[in-house]
Amino acid sequence: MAKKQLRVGMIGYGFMGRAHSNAYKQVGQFFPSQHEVVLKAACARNADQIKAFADQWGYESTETDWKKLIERKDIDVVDICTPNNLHKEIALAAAAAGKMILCEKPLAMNSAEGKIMVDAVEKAKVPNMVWYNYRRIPAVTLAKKLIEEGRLGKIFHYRAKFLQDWTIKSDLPQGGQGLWRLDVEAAGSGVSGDLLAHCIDTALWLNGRLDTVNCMTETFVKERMHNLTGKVEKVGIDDACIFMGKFENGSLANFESTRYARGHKALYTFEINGENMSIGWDLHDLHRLQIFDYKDEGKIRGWKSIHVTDNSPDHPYMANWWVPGLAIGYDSSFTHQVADFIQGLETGKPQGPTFRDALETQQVLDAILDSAKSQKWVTVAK
Ligand code: 4PW
Repeated sequence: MAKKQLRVGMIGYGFMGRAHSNAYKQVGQFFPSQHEVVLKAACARNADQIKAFADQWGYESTETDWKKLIERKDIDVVDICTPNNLHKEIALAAAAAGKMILCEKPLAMNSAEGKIMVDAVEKAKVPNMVWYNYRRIPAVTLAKKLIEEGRLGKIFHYRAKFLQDWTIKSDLPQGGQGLWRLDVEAAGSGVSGDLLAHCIDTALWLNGRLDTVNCMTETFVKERMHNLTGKVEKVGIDDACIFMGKFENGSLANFESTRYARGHKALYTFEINGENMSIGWDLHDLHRLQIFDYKDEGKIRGWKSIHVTDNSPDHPYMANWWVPGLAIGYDSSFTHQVADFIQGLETGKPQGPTFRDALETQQVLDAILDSAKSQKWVTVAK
């Protein structure tokens, strides 16, 4: 039977453009479905650069105006890989044109924008998803399974951190290609929206909603040269963000993200402590899920490390890859996301995080930034 084409139009072509393109190319080989992903068009303002990107990744055509890409009849899904300040406008136009939408995280600049985006995709009834990829690392998905099976019992603590060190250099400029993450006008926030958003998405998925938060942020380098204006300008993003809080299930939250942790490039870790079991995960050792099971017999009770690479349904996604024991990587989490998106289309059961799910993360982000400003506890809006 001929496969149904899923014709992708990608807007933006940076680091995430490459990660998504790689996933589109891999998905049909490892997760066969009734759909065939076609790399139809890539779009960015610079004609030469987008042509080079399209040639490298195998996109059939290019556009330099995202509005033109959205108007095209031969595009089914719009993939938004732009800086955060463009997500809303593009998503609204794509929804109005009846396109499916895959949007980079965080969903929006703030939850007011996010709410408008949720309303637009729900009104247009277009399938939608946000690229919070870490949910789909097999060890993290296994953690979700263990929690759903009730193995942890009552959960007391959830702690997570995401640490980097690439902005310590005070003469690093802000703004423009590659450095828009440092420019508050383009990014909306700093490490909170860029890094902690991942931790929050995973936490809400694994442990339910957050109720109240108390946060502290710091901007260590106060001024940087702005690439777009050529002037030294105030830095508006948070360089570090630490918060505590309480989940609706009564467990306590302890979160940290920074780009000033010398020696750490992308250390995302979480640990969850339940009455019967604790589990822990570390992006640097992404296949391993650490487990302490209090139900184990006393003399052999202790932390154990599960290498989540068994080619069986017990280990999520792994049956589609190599033979048992062989590893996959960071990039595969994006492939899993496309596979799940397609599965959602075929089963009629949309897979998260949808725009609505991602709005919950955005509400937590708003609450922590409000708390950092007011120096008070803040209740997360629902
Ligand atoms: O989304 C995040 C990025 O902006 C990523 O998951 C890691 O941190 C890698 O780059 C940044």
